[in-house]
Amino acid sequence: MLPQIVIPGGRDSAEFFFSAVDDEVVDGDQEVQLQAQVAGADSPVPLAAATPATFIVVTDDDGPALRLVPGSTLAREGLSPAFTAVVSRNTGTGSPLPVTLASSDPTEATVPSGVVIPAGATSVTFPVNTVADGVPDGSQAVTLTAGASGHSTAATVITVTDAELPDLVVRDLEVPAGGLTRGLFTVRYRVTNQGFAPVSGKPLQRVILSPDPL
Ligand SMILES: [Ca+2]
Ligand SMILES: [Ca+2]
Ligand SMILES: [Ca+2]
Repeated sequence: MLPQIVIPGGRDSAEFFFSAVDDEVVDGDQEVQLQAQVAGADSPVPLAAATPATFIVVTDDDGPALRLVPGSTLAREGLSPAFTAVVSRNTGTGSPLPVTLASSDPTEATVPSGVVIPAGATSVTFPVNTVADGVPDGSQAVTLTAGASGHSTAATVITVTDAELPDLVVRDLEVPAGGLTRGLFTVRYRVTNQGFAPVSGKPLQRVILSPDPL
């Protein structure tokens, strides 16, 4: 809420917004004490005693859950580690928490079968390795998951790019908002290679006009 408001002339009260903060921590319902004091126009020093306290209870909407954040969402094949990921908890840190890890496609990316968030810590880091499969299989999406007893499971999707193929993507597409019938207009875009194999030759490019706004 605002630290200071003004009661307009001719009024004996003013309204203000009070926002509850979502801290994403399992901390139970919390009681907040509100008081108001009259402040000087040019000074923060109160001019009158504070009002009696009003208490507001902010209810907790957080359940025990894990969070999984990869160091990168894109990695090439055959790196050990390709990057690290962090799994964290929103619950108390009084005891260690064993966490089970899994990869939806171990032929593309692998993770340790489990890690432990130590007592006194909210998170732990683990390596993510990518697999050199030796075949031109393009970019592959892999879901990494983390689970622990009594906690909601966390998941994140990464892309393992092919070491045997380039990975071309279209970026920065620009089209005019309108055009003349039978007239010409200019379309600009950029094709970049986010893969790790070089592009050979000149790839065929097609531009399609669609009535679909998406
Ligand atoms: Ca909370
Ligand atoms: Ca491959
Ligand atoms: Ca692959």
